[in-house]
Formats: sequence, structure tokens, C-alpha cells
Amino acid sequence: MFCYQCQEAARNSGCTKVGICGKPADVANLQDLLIFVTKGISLYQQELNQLGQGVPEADHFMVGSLFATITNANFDKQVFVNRIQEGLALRETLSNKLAAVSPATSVPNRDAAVWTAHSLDAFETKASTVGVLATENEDVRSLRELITYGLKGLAAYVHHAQNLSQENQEITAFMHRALTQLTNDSLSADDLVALTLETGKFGVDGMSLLDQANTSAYGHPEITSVNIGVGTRPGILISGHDLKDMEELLEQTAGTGIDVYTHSEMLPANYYPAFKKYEHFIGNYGGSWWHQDKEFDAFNGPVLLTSNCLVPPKDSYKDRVYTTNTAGFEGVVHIADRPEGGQKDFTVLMEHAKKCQPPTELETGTIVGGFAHQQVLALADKVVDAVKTGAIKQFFVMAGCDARMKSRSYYTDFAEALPQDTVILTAGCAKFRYNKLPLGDIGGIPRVLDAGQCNDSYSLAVIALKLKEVFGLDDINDLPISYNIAWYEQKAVIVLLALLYLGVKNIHLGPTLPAFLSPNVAKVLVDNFGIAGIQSVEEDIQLFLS
Ligand code: FS2
Ligand code: SF4
Repeated sequence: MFCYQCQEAARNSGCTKVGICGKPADVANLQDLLIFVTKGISLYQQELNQLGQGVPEADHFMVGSLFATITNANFDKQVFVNRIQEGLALRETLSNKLAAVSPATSVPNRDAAVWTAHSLDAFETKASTVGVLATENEDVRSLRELITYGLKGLAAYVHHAQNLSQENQEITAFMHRALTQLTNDSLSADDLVALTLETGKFGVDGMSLLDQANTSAYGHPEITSVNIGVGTRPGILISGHDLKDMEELLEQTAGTGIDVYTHSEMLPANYYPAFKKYEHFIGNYGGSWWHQDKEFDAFNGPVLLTSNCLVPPKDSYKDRVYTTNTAGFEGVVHIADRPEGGQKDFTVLMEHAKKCQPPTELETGTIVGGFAHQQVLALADKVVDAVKTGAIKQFFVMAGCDARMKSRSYYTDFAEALPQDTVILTAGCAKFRYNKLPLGDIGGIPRVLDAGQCNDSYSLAVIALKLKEVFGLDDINDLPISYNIAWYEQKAVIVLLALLYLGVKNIHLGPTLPAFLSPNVAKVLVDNFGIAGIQSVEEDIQLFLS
């Protein structure tokens, strides 16, 4: 195996024996093979799309496969074996369709378009030859992987939108085209840089699509005080990012005597008007994803993972973990997809919960969030006044991810060290490093404004663009906004590419720069976009405020 797609890649170089995340080598290799097979599907779908004959199943397969290989989503070997088999069969269907509708059209001559096998042994042999290191040139490899990880992050957002019946053909057509380009050895580094930025453009579109899907189904997030204490009844804990699952779980548990709590990236579900009507929706339990080894233990009831991040479960609570969508783990019960026009069936979790103790209290009190674009724009006059009078001197976008590394205490220290006349704009699980600190407010505007999940970084971009308009600026970089972003997995990559596409410069990325950036590719990002790493809190505060 060789994997360097996340911030915790071993020695900031790459995991080679087993993932720091717990991903075994055989699963890592099969994930590489699945990406290879998916590229084969894209080669055919790309031609079919150009003939107006694209097959929706190929879009769903491509999106689901990219998402399943994202960090901490799926550790189940059999899932990848099944998907590879399904993928090869689907490629055959697409090939037959292309031959039928346009006998003169052929796909480019690529191994991914023709390779096939039927046994696990043959899959494993092939898998060891199609991974990241199959691209020999370090810079081409770096750009190809940067694009691939951006596409994985984008796939996650598109998948959640699909679950809410929102699709955008232009986005999936681009994703097929990009995957096709990644099999083309004649593309230059410049071509790949252009494709990287184009990926960022579709990143903006993908986040916008999901924003539209979430807000049209559940209303616009609004300022909310979220309870972080516990009730007295047994509960179900729901984590990950999928709001459709959240809705169906709340619906099915209503009136059963079972409470529902969010964990980690599901916290922002508390901000949506549609979910506030459920009296058994108690609030949020615990912190960010990597605390689950202790917090799932203490929760005492069943836990539903609707996407990443899943930590390989400890035996003490493994039987209470359930996965759905693209999340998976061997030996853990997987809740099947919803039937056409129907709902998922969460009965097994409810039956399980009834036999469990209520959650053990970890903390009490509330945290405030719900500052997505509509809510912040409703406060625009107040915010603009505060900037004009100097009450707010600077905004800090600190969106992104949290993870285990000790060095991430930087983000807590940075938030604490920021002067009182600054405001943090956040989204994603990065917020758990500072969202329980008593940072106060500025004239009633909290000093930490949480827009929501990592995909709600879109809201932060909308807010920045609106402020640019209000202040009559030509350049988004003239706003008093600094970007100090924490990254971990591939959704942060698509957020970064989206910000670059929008013209945002001088983004600081930490706690380390991605291992997949070769020195030359890193230099392109530094020279053209002012991308930088982080230093000490003191040095960075001085730099940002100078
Ligand atoms: Fe956090 Fe994990 Fe949101 Fe990531 S819970 S690092 O999936 O996408 O952010
Ligand atoms: Fe290593 Fe991260 Fe890949 Fe897991 S996802 S194997 S921790 S680089």
C-alpha cells in the first residue's frame, strides 16, 4: 500500500504498512483498484455524455466509489471487492451501449478501459500496480493526486445532495472528464494545473448544490443554542454529514421514548428549522470525530455513522456501531439504502437503544452556532457597522477539520490569543478546537461564528463575496479577512481548491502542508496563491495582524 491522501500520513510522507487511520493494506490497495476501475467507467461515460447518452447509474457509481475511498469512510474489504465487480460489469454495459449508439466512436486506448478479472487474487495483483506510485514523475503524480482528492471531496458533497434528490449533470460530467484526463499520460503539468483550478470551480458548484439541497429541504440554519448535556432516556447518537438520514432517524424515533443526539460533524443539524420540532432531539454529545473511542463508550446507546469520520471501533462498543451510505466496517451492521420513494429502516437501532442505559453526562451547558450565509446576511447591517466603527478589526476563517495530532492544540491557542476585536468564521469539525471557549461577543455578535459542516465553507465564501460588494471592493483579498485553515481529509482539499478558484490568496494551511504536494507543486501554490504553512501562534498572530 501507499497512501498519502490525509494530513496524518505516516511521517508526513505516506502510510505503507497500515494506515495511521487504521486502514489495512489490502483495503488500501483495493481502494486504489476501485479508483482505477472507476476511471474506466468514466472513459465510456465521457463519450456517452458527449452523445447525450450518459447513463445515470454511471454517475452514481462514480460518486459513490470516490466517496467510499475518502479517509475514515469505509474499512470493509468485501465492500470494495463487490464494488470492483459491480464496476467491471457496469463498464461492460456502458461499452455495449456506446457500440450500439455510435459504432464509430471508440474510447481512448487506456488500460482502465479494458482490464478485467474475476478473482480476488487477480484483483489484488492488479491493485498493487495501479496505486499512487504508478505515476513515476513526482510532479505529475502530485497534481494527479491533488485533483483526485479534490474529486473525492466533491463526490462526498454530490452524494449527500443526491440523497436529497438534487443532481447536477454538469458537475458529474466534469468529474468523469477529469477522471478520464488522469489516465492521459500526454497531459503537461500546466494542463494539470488548469484542471486543478477547474476542479475548484466545480467544488464551488458542488457545495452550492448541497447548500441548496439542505436548505430547500430543511430551511436555512439559524442562530441556535445547542444543549451539550444529556437527558434521562436511552439515546441514539448520529454522526457524519447526511441530513436525509438525520431526518428519517428523527421521524422514526419520534414518540418511541428514545432520544437523538448529534456527534461531531452532525452538530449543525441542530441549526436547521425543520429539525427543531422534535422534542426528543436533545442536542450534541461530545466533540470531534477522533474522540469517539471514549465518547461512544460513554454514550451507552447505538451510534449511526452516515459518512466519515469513523475510527475503527473498540470491542467495548463495536456492537453498538451502525453504518450507512458509503461508511462501513467489517463486522458492523450496515443499514441498507432507502428503497425508491421509501425510507431507510432504523428499527434495528431503535430496538437496540431500548435495551441501553441513557448516555453518561460528559458536560453541561450550550454552544452557539447557525451562522450560515442567510443568517449572517440577516445581520449584515450590524456586522458592517461593527467593521466601520472599528469594533471588528479582522475576521479569521478557521474552517476545516480536526484530527488527533498534538500539534493541533495550535488552533485552540491561536483562537485564545486572537485580540478581542477579531471574529472567527468557522465550519467543519475544526471548530471543536475552540467552540467551547468563553471567547465572548462584540456588541452581541459572537466571536466564533459557526456556519456548519465542512461543506458549509460555501457559506463563508458567500459571506465574503457579500462583504466585498457592500464595501465596494474589487478584490476579495482587500477584505479584512485572513485564512488560517486546518485540514485533514479530502473534503478540505476541495474546499481549498474552491477558495483558490474564487481568487482567495494567502491561505495558511496546517498543521502541516499536504504530503502529496511535491516541492515543485508546492512552489506553484506558493508563488501563484501565497499558500503558506503555520508557525508558532505568536509569530502567526503578528504576521496576520501586521
Ligand atoms: Fe471532520 Fe471527518 Fe467534515 Fe471531514 S468529521 S475530518 O469528515 O469532512 O470535516
Ligand atoms: Fe494514512 Fe491518511 Fe491514507 Fe489513512 S487516509 S492510510 S492515515 S494517509
